[in-house]
Parts: sequence; structure tokens; C-alpha cells
Amino acid sequence: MTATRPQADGRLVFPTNFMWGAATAAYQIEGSTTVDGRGPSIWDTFAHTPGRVDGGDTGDVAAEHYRNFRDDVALMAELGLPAYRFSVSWPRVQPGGRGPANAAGLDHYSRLVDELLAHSVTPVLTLYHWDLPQELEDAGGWGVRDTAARFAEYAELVGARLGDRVPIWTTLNEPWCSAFLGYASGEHAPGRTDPALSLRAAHHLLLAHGYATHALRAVLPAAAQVSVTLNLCAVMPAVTSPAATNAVRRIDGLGNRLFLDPLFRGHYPADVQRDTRGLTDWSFVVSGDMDVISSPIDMLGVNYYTPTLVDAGTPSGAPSPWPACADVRFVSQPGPATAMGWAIDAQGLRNVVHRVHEEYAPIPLMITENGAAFDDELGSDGGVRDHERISYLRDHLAVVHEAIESGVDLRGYFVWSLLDNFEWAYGYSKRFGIVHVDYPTQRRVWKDSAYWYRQVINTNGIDV
Ligand code: IFM
Repeated sequence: MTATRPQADGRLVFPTNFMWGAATAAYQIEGSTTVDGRGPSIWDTFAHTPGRVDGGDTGDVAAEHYRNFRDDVALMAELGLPAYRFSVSWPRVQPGGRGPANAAGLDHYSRLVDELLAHSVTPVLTLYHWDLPQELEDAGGWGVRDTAARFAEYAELVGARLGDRVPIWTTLNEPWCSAFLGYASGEHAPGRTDPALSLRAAHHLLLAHGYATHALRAVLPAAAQVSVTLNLCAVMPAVTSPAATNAVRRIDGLGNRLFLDPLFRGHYPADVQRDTRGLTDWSFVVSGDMDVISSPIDMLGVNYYTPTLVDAGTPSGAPSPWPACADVRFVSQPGPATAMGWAIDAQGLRNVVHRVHEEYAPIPLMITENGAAFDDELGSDGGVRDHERISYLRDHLAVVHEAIESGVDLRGYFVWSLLDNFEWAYGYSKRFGIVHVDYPTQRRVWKDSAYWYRQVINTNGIDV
């Protein structure tokens, strides 16, 4: 796989089989949360709890993709999108998180996959993008081992039904978020603030990934690829000092190595276990778990948005998504930032990709999410002039190109996101889409970035 050097006209051309795509997730776009037998998920409960989501927004309607998926697939085809990464809603398939499949739920995804294939769009499927069936949370959620076994059962149901048509499978999206935003800081569903529980949750999520990998292998055709997607941190010290270096080690430990080490080396990082001994004795890890978690996979998905700058600080006592790191201070990087307040720095992507490639991954990588929220406005001419987003995407794609050139086996890139959508605790206040969604009418309007991305796909390259 080779990428070509900048040409005289300043273009960076990607390898011929490079996979261009766009990503979404079920709860963020589907709406229709009570139809066709879907059960409630932790995000329904959380979003309907006053004070949890900005503006009291919920995913009840979202971008109405469940009802209008055929129009959205037609839009993808117009964009010339070769691949689409979406997630399956577990409570549509198993309304209570266990037992036989709800046929109507699986039928929906089967129709979606057929529609994609009919438009020559390759389906890339994620099994878990945070919408745990509420009944499983009531039984202990990711804090209990049984949830991992339930996840494998669900994976098998979806794999058996769609495996003949979906070539790329991702077990979990960003388990760091599920474990630590969900169970430590409480910013995400289920809104728990128990650091010890969050470490158990991280282990059970990894175990779920391992069990599901086995379950999928048993039902998928041999050529299907199984992966997991991590949101890896490009952690850097804010100052040069031993204390800042130590802060980097700890955040790198919890944000990166806590997931990469078990997946690719079959053990947890000793320093993270040591640092968190005051919270847990790690007895939730039982014999055989690490073999399951480190079962070979075919590809690693990497999501990257912004770098993480840290220093030593003073504990505030507020719930944090970083267990045993109350004395780590997160520092805002000066310079341009997105509407999320996230610093724009494509070098972070370079660090992450090279680090993973060099230290862990003899397997191929895929950028499964990258993108930016800006305060887009629908202009009086009916367009959305989102040039900051174009520049963000171009800079990050230049890094992807450079990584490929330097030998990283990086197979594809998925922009986050195809559509504006429900941005979790921020509700609809943040817009990540390359396509604008006018929520009152559900009208889709291509932003300038969508036209730009179509050109990128068309020419298999970017201008620099
Ligand atoms: O919207 C989310 C997505 O669901 C997971 N990754 C990060 C995105 C932007 O915050």
C-alpha cells in the first residue's frame, strides 16, 4: 500500500484502495426510539433525566434517520461515499439486552445494509456505540461480568444475520468513554460517579470485546474483519518538569495503555494497577480473561480529535473521568479551537498513529472518526460556508497521508460525522456534520465541507 508524494501541483494522492467514509451512531441520528419493539437504553433514561443534557435534548427524534434511512443512503451515494460506518442499536435487537432477537429491529439493519450495497456503499458496522439496554444497566451494567456475556450473545445474533453482507465489524466504540464518562465522572449515561466501578466497567467492556470477537468469528465468513475502536490520547506535558512527566505517564496509562496493553499484550499496565490500588484490588480480573481480551483482531480503529496537555495540579474533589488522577491538571492548549473548545492540532494525530504503529500494531489501522464541531450557520444563500472544518479535515488528512508514506498500514479514514446529530451531553448544540440538519424540517443541506469531501473522494487526494 503506497501513497504518492506531493506532486508538482501540490496534491497528496492516497493509495488506490484507501477506504474513504463517513461515520454516525444509532442514538445520535436514528430517533424513533419506541418503534418496532425497541427497548429503552441507558441514553434514553439519561437524556430524559432533567439536567443531564444541554437544553433537555434527547435522541427521541434526532435526525430521524431510522424513518428516512433510504434518503440518507441516497445522499451518501450523491456524495460518492465508498463506505459508511454506522452502529446497531442493541435495544432494537434485544429490547431487554438478552434472549431471542426482536425480528423487526434486525430487519431494519438488514434493509439498511441492502440499501447501502445497492448504492455501492460498503457497510462498516459497530455493535456498541454506548446505547446499553436499560434492563442490563438495572442488573449492574458494565460493572458486572454478565454484561460481557450478554454482549457476545447480541454480537452473535447480529453477526449471523448480517455477516453475509458486512465486511468490517467493530465490537466497541471508545470503551474509555463508556467506562469513565459513564461510571466515573457521570457526564455520560448511566451517569454513575464511582471510580472503582469505572475500572471494573473498563475490564468488562474489554472482556465483552473479547467474547464478541469469538462469537463473531464463529458466525462470520472467514474474510470478514473484526476490530475495536479506541479514542486514543495524544498526551503531552504542558511544561518540562518531572511532575508533568508523571502526569503524562498516568493519563497515557488510563487513556491509552489500559486498553492497548490488554488487547495487544495480554496484560494490564503494571503502573496503572499500582496507581489505582487505593480504589480496587483488581480481583475482577479472573484467570483466562486476558487470553480472551487479547484474541487476535484484524484491524484497530483509531478516533482522534484533539491533543491532551497535562501538568501536576491541586485536587478539586469534583468527579473526574480519570480515576486516581485528581492531582492531574488538564491545560488548554493555546491557539485555534473548535466549538467544543478542543484545540486544533493535527500533530496529535501523527503522535497517536505512529505510537500505536510502532509499539503495538502489526495489524492495520483505520481512522474511524476525525472531525470538528463549529458554529455553522445556514447563510442567506442557503449554503453553509464551513471553511474551518475543511481546513481541519485537510490538515488531518495530510497527516494520514504522511503516516502511510512513512510505512504505517493505515487503510481508511471516516469523517465524523456524515450528519449533524445528538452530541451526547451537549445535545444538538454542537454540529459535527458535513451535512447540515435543519431539525424542525429534517432537511439536509450540504455544507461546503461535503462538496469538498466529495472532491477528495473523487480525486483520491487533497490539495495542500
Ligand atoms: O459524537 C462523538 C461520537 O459519538 C464518539 N466520538 C466522539 C464524537 C464527538 O464528540
